[in-house]
Amino acid sequence: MTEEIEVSDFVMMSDISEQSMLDLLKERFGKDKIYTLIRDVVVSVNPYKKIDIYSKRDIDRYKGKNIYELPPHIYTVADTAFLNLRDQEQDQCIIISGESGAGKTEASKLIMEYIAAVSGSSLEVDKVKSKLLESNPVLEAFGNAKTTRNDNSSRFGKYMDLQFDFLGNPIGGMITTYLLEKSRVVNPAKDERTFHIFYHLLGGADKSLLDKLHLTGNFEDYEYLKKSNCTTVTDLNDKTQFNSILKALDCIGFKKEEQDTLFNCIAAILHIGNLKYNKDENDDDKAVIENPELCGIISELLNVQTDDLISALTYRTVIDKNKNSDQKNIKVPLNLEKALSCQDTLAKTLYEKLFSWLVGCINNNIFHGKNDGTHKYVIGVLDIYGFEIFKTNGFEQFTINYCNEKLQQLFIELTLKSEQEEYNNEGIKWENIDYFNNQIICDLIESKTNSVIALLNEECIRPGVKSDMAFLEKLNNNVINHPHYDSREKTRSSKDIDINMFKIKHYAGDVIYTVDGFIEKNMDLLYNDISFVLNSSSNPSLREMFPQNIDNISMKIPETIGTQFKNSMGQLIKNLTSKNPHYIRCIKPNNNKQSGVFDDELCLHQCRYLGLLENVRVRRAGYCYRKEFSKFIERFKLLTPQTWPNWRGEPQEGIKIILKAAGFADDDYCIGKTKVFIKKPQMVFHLENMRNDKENDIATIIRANWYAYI
Ligand code: AD9
Ligand code: MG
Repeated sequence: MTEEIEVSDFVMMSDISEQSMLDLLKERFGKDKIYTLIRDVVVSVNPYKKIDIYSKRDIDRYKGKNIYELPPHIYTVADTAFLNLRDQEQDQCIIISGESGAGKTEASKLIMEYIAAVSGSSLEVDKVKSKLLESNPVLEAFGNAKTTRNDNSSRFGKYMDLQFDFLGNPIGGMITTYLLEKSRVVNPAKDERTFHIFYHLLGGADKSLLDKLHLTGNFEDYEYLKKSNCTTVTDLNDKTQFNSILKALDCIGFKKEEQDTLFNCIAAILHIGNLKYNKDENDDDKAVIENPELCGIISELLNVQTDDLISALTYRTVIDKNKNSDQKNIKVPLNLEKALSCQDTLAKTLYEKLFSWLVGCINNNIFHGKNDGTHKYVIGVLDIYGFEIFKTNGFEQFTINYCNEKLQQLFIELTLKSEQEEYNNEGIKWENIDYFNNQIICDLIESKTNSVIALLNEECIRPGVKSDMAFLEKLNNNVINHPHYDSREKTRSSKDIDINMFKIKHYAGDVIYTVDGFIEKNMDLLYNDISFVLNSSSNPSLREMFPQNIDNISMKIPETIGTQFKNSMGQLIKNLTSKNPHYIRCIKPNNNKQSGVFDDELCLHQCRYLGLLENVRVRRAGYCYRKEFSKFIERFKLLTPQTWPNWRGEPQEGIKIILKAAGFADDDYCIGKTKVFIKKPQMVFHLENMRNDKENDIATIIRANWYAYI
């Protein structure tokens, strides 16, 4: 065994190169050491097997230890965030990134479990913890699905604030979700499944519940499930999962009627998928439902009038204000194509609204308001869908990859750019380290003008017939020269880019997007008639999901999905920037979900695009600790009699006296214009330990004096 292999922090490697980084990662992976550090950033490689490092014993071992005392672990991140929150009284966030299947969701669960285990305990607090933990299986059942890249792939983005009181006890939480991939409900790709809950319900519900929902319990009986040619997932037992979901819903506090609403809607969607349409015998432009008896079942489940439902699925109400000024509503029949699209729109929208409503219910049960003054700090955990490239990539992949692009930008901003800028601003000798800044790709996607989203919106709000190809033409007219954009128009020879496609060279790899469906998905139109009928439901929860607001009836153009997503990304980044960040960078070792297989090329590619080597270089040359002069002196002035109880000289002088007394050599630290910087984390721990000892001594002296006095 070489000396190098013992290294568990990339910063400590003697040779800093891509190859040595990869070698170290591989060696450690081979020994089931899946976590490696870049100072406080944890790099995690998915083992695709159970490793015995997450027991109660392990949790106890990591509790309250500083990051270098024990082998790297995801618990060190969780522990550091928790201790920072409690001791430094500052909001924290943990940002987990990596491509699809790299282990982000598993990491987020481990973090929550760890924090639940090490934080305070009482009857009330334990109840809160259970609710927070049980929200995971429920959200996964409704928001995750099997894809070809990951059997339990998150199809929504999730940010969760864990709320704590002054003592560091969890008192609640708040979940924000981002753009659910709802097209999956009606159109799961080949060899993939739609959302888990459909299979859990069919495979797990008892006979009486299935009967009540008019379901057979057989996956193959449902069009939406059988079209992808995949209904089961190895190692996932739908029956067991369903029982866990029921328990979790009870634990979180879902009422019986609320649980009924969830399953009624899921069943209704399955039935909607089974509706059959044909052209009217007498009118080719009119669609009729061939099996209207199913509409009876659907309307029973959704508590709406059957006639209203049939009408909403086959007609469209338009306002006729042609001749005189008095408006009249007239019903126009839908042709077959429009009726089929209306059917899918109903299923997708119902699922999307149900998901948002579910998240709202969870939040109602876990959120702890600030009003009573006990809510103090939060730890935010971000687990978002990872970067993905499929055979065919559509609007969904575009938004997912855009989101990852933004997170990479945040990582660069916080760990590479601002770090180096600070050294330069503080006048510290520093040789700049180059890195790829993906700002240019973010601009291509989201700039106010001449970006993919702006041009897509332009096409969507243009009067007249809109088309995906016209959108592509706009791209070619406006961004063709962008270095990260490619299309058939640009490179006529590129055989892999068809005429209805464009390519974005993302930070994590090139993705070819097919424009089909971009316009429709960006506009996300719901036929007003459908919204009206669901709003007429006698089930108050459904009415809540489909409120009748002015926008529904007015001609006002609603915000596009692209714009909404861009705005929510902006808010997310703002939120994360306001907190003290911690990073987990997840790596996927192979594309076959196999344990023990480390694909060198694949891992190297991820190390590269994650910017890990640059991160190592900056951290190695940089300083792990920094504090403003006055804050530093205030904290450590008790270490020397010259600075205690007050230092009245130049702050730089006071700092030198303190650090000398603590045994620092001249090159262990650096004094900038406003801050002092310390190089090695070990020296910071040493300083903090000395301070602790001194504080204890002082407390002992004060106590002794007090006793002497009385
Ligand atoms: V996606 O972007 O949501 O498609 P994730 O979230 O990055 O993706 P996930 O956490 O779901 O990936 O991990 C994929 C699978 O890898 C899990 O279902 C586990 O089977 C496996 N995995 C991940 N991390 C671990 C681990 N620490 N130990 C054991 C793991 N198995
Ligand atoms: Mg996930």
